[in-house]
Amino acid sequence: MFACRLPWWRSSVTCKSWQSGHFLPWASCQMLPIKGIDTTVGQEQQAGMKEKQVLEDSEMHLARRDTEALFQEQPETGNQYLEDTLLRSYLKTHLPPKVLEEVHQDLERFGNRLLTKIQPLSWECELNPPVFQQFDAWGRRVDHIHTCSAWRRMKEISAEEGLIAEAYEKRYSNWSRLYQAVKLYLFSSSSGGFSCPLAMTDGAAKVIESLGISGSLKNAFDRLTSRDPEKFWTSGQWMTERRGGSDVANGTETVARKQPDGTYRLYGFKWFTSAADSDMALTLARIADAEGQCTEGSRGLSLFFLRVRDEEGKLNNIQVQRLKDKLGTRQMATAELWLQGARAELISAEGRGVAAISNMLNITRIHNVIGAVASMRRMISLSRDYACKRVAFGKLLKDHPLHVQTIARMEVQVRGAFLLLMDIVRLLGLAETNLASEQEQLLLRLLIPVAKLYTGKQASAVAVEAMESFGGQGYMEDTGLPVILRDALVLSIWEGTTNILSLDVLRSLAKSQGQVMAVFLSTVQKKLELASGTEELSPAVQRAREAVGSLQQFMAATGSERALTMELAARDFSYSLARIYTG
Ligand code: UCC
Repeated sequence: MFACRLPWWRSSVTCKSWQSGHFLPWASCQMLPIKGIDTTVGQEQQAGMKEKQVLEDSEMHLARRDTEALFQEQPETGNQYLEDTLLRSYLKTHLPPKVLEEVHQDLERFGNRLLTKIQPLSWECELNPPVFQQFDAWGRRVDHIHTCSAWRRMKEISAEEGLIAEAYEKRYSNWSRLYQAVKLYLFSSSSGGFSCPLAMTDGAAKVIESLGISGSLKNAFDRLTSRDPEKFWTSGQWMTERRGGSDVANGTETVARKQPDGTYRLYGFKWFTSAADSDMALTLARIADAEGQCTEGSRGLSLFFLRVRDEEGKLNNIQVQRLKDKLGTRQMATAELWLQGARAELISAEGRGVAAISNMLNITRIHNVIGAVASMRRMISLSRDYACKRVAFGKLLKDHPLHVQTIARMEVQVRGAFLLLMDIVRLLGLAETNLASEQEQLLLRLLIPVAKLYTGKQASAVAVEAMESFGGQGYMEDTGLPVILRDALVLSIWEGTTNILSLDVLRSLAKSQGQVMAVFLSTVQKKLELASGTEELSPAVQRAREAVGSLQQFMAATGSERALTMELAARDFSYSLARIYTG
């Protein structure tokens, strides 16, 4: 039985527990103490009169309760595209006018659809998390993951809206990727967790595109990027095994055995597979040689494509051990899977699995940034709306300077993160249409882990801060606000933790022999020169220049101790890059 949790936009929704009477509406639960009744005294008549008076008083009090504003007005958001002034001004400044015109129309329509149709589905997904059925009534193993109709509808909507297709059709050349990211950003907080399978679907399409779309991969690619809900597939990304998900090179035990027809059979245990109801997956395994031996480490890993079920819906020699009991993202089925000879296709060169899947990682990390910015934006929008409705100490919250300062500080965080995100998807769009210079490609490589690690932390900090701006109501499940916090907390964990990504920043420095830093610094210098032409920005320009100076000093000072010092400093160093670039 689900706890009865009602969000701000579905106060009329009922759920099982509510209907069965286990939970009473808040108003009915307010127990009014009836004071002044003394039943121990023998003066019954006097006591009776007293009791009558008290009851009359409390009835009057109850009657007044109907007319007085005893409840706070709930915070709401409107069309999230129209209300997002920064988003709109960004698009206006950057998109070519013709593209802007078409995109604007679509985003306005999408904003309305999100508000009226998709947001309510999102709450249905929260109330009806997936259920795992291991056996049927007759003891046969079925391993069925039941998802709710709202979740399945999200899949159809994702196809209809071209949430993956848009990036691959390239209707607007290098601006297609940015346009897709904007739609995903608007969708994220109303997606009921469906942005997770979309992240992996996008990543899988990217890997297939970069490896070359041929054979059975052509069918997969067409489906992953389809606008037809009947055809559309989602993909999983199965990287984490029982030894963990960060040290993939040493943690992957799954073995691939070659079959006479050239396909492979996979044997292993995938410990954490998100969106386990997906149609296909990309996964890593070690190819066994004729003697059954495998190469250890990263060089032994290859990348495989597999279908989760066959045409009849039968699992591909996969057993579901159980669903994960997670703190958040409960809308989405995350499972432990045994691969017991799952039929798969090798899609990377042998031993190049990590390099091949890194394309997927980079895309899912960008989706993570999208999710982080979107959840901050949602929390702050609600917080702002509430500040215009809630009266305390005789005036609206918006008229209390300290409260406004708190919201303004969060607003600065989300604006910075949003601009960082936009710059990354702008660069990605250039790279995908062969319009990016070598410098822009290097900058993109560096900024993805920087943005993922930084915005993941920002999102949870902002969610906690924004929660406080609703007072005790922010802590109440039936407001829907705790869901946003729970879901935000995973953003710094999955797709590489903060430390793993800080080390990835160092990897990008090492691989380019420092070139990424040179590009980063020259890009920042150019931006600062542009900004220094504006009088009001001079204190900010000054501070950013000082920060760049400290960063350069630090890098020069590390000298012969470089490797160890850099590893110890990796997180702070990455934070500095994020703050400087965002600034
Ligand atoms: O699967 C998960 C849950 C799924 C849920 C997804 C939902 C997301 C939704 C968000 C929306 C709201 S969680 C899985 C979490 N695990 C990870 O993310 C992996 C974390 N670990 C790493 O990233 C490590 O750094 C590894 C695995 C990449 C390290 O592996 P290696 O083999 O030790 O690393 P190497 O040897 O340094 O790199 C091997 C090759 C190199 O290329 P070559 O050989 O040409 O020099 C690297 O340059 O891979 C290349 N490479 C990269 N290239 C490694 N990382 C990257 C990269 N990020 N970009 C480009």
